[in-house]
Amino acid sequence: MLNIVLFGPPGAGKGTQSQKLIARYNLVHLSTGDLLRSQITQGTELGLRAKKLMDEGLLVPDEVVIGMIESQLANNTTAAGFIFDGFPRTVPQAQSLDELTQRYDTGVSCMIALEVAEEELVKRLLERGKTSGRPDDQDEAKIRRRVNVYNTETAQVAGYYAEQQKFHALNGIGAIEEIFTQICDIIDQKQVAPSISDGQQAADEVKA
Ligand code: B4P
Repeated sequence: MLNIVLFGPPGAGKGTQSQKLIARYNLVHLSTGDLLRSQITQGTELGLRAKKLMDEGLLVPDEVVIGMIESQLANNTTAAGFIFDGFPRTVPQAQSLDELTQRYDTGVSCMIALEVAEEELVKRLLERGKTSGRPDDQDEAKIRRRVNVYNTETAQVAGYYAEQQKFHALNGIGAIEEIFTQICDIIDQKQVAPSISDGQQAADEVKA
């Protein structure tokens, strides 16, 4: 099973590259940002809580996003693998992802980090903000706060995967297609871990 963590600051290209990767590798795309925005659109209590934090460029509490990922994994037990986009954003989230995937006898195959300088991030997100309708993309001060939150709370997640020899960094500035090719080169070199369905089959065989 192929489980890729796509990592980087806001605007690094995670969402953009995820769309291309799910098509190439037939993976399920799990974007915590998209899942939270869907809760906001549906007007759920979770969405209302998340909206206040997201609009200010702050992180949503760990237990909220971990709960969302837990149910998405449970709903996709036959998947060939997952792209985790924007998750994990804290070390406790990374630890939970290991625990959750272990339940299905699988784990994170690798983390790929897209590195982009702050001025380019601000430029990209302000540009996206002209059409995205996202309040967190329309105000330079909020964008810089998101980058600051990334530097202070999220960047350390890279060390968590580096300790497991799963961390790969790429320059996220350049043509989208060229960056995609470099990501695919890393993925293609990875050894494939057992799938959720393999794990369940093995568990069923033990029970039988
Ligand atoms: P996300 O939805 O994850 O938003 P993001 O990081 O801003 O998007 P992304 O990085 O995917 O955008 P992309 O580069 O593709 O998070 C939003 C908020 O949700 C967070 O601030 C937080 O509040 C909350 N949240 C989400 N997950 C959470 C978690 N796990 N824990 C706690 N809170 C969480 O695109 C940016 C733009 O750049 C696009 O317009 C694209 O066209 C452009 N672009 C991409 N690649 C380019 C390239 N190579 N060259 C030029 N432009 C490029």
